[in-house]
Amino acid sequence: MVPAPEKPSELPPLAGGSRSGRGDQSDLCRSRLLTFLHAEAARLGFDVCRVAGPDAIPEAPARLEAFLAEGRHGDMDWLSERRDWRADPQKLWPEVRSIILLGMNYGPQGDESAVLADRSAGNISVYARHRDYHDVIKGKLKLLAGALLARAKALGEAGEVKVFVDTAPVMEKPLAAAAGLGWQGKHTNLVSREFGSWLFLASIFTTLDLPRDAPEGDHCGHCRACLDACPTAALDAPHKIDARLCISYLTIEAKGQVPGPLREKIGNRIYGCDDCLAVCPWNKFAKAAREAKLQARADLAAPPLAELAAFDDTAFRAKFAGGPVKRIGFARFLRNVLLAVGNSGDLSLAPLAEARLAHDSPLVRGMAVWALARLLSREKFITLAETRGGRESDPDVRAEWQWGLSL
Ligand code: B12
Ligand code: SF4
Repeated sequence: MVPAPEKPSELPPLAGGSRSGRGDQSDLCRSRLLTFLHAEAARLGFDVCRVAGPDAIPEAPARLEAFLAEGRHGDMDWLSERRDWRADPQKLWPEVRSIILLGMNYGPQGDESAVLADRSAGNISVYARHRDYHDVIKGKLKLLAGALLARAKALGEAGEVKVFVDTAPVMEKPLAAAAGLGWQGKHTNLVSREFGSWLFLASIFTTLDLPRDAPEGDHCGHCRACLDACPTAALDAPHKIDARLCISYLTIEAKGQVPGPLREKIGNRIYGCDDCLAVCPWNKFAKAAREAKLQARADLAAPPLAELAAFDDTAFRAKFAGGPVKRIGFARFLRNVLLAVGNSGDLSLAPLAEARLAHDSPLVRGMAVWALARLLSREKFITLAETRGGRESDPDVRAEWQWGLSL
């Protein structure tokens, strides 16, 4: 069940008369519903709201299939499970007649990339410097869907809704492009003329029949700024990403160890990556987020690695309560922080890495060894390997010690 809207609609009352039977009345009803939808979406804080049909992405099944066949999804098995639902909204919900696509601007206020140059601080991607967008958007989606149904009922129409914000097998980007919120840039994300690369996407599936919007054309032209900016060459061709190389995947989704050759390229990015988004020339039209819950927290703009590397599980949970970072759990968080420590060149951080040689998780111990191999002098590392390395039983962590000794 969806909650009632926060306050009654401010739209003009309807003219009387029967709503059934006549095509022109039905069209009037649809256009009134759409006007209501736009006003209510704006009132709730959505920045863009448009409609696509459920048959709007006929090319998606083959493209998703190609992506999966090449193993580009890494160990995100959930992307391949229910792939038929994901690529075709009508398979996900056969009764769906309209898909409402919504965008919420999360544009940063300042230079989001400045912290990348400060190797003693961790870089948290823009989308994770505030409250978790799933939580912020989900409540508003439910309110909007509830208000839409109530308005439809007042117009004599019955309908059902399902709301999604990255919570179901739905391909939000191609659907949003089909509805005209923007187009899929060469980095694969949706780019908007009005908001650049900084839009969260969400959808409402409904059995109501709403007027559809036209798709937006592609405005990338010959630009390849995003392809060239990617530190790990994860964008190997326009519109093609290999998630296994993407820093966002490696720091957020990957449960295992970060492959050795990619570690240096990750720099101080401890959660996600924005490089391909940040360089997009369309960001010159971007605006700072207006939603208060999406304003960046000052303490997450450039958190010192010395602070993060010293956290225990409780401090980690307290610091990131209500935000996306908490989702990766403490062990993967420490893995990421130690990777950044290894790239910092800051010898004062070595004792913090050394303290993690006794951590329960091999992910953490392995990255601590790697960080120490990069920070300590060869002599000091050899001494440490003799005293601590010999006690290691995990084969992957032992391999990290061996690598360090081979330098
Ligand atoms: C899986 C996933 C990831 C994975 C894989 C990324 C990917 N591009 O698929 C990882 C973990 C790497 C990731 C990273 C990020 N993600 Co993500 N992610 C998703 C998720 C859950 C599914 C995406 C998906 O379906 N991928 C499968 C591939 C096959 O689909 P696709 O990317 O649309 O690929 C299309 C193109 O390749 C295209 N294509 C192929 N050939 C051609 C040719 C032409 C001419 C054209 C036009 C298109 C085209 O067809 C494919 C199918 O449409 C969505 C939420 C959702 N449910 O949709 C969020 C989502 C895409 N992520 C989002 C964000 C914000 C990010 C990050 C910026 C986070 C960060 N700062 O670290 C990065 C950006 C990295 C990047 N360049 O994509 C937002 C993007 C918002 C937007 N404006 O587009 C989404 C929509 C979440 C949300 N609800 O807001 N993500
Ligand atoms: S998010 Fe970073 S690593 Fe991933 S494709 Fe974009 S620039 Fe490359």
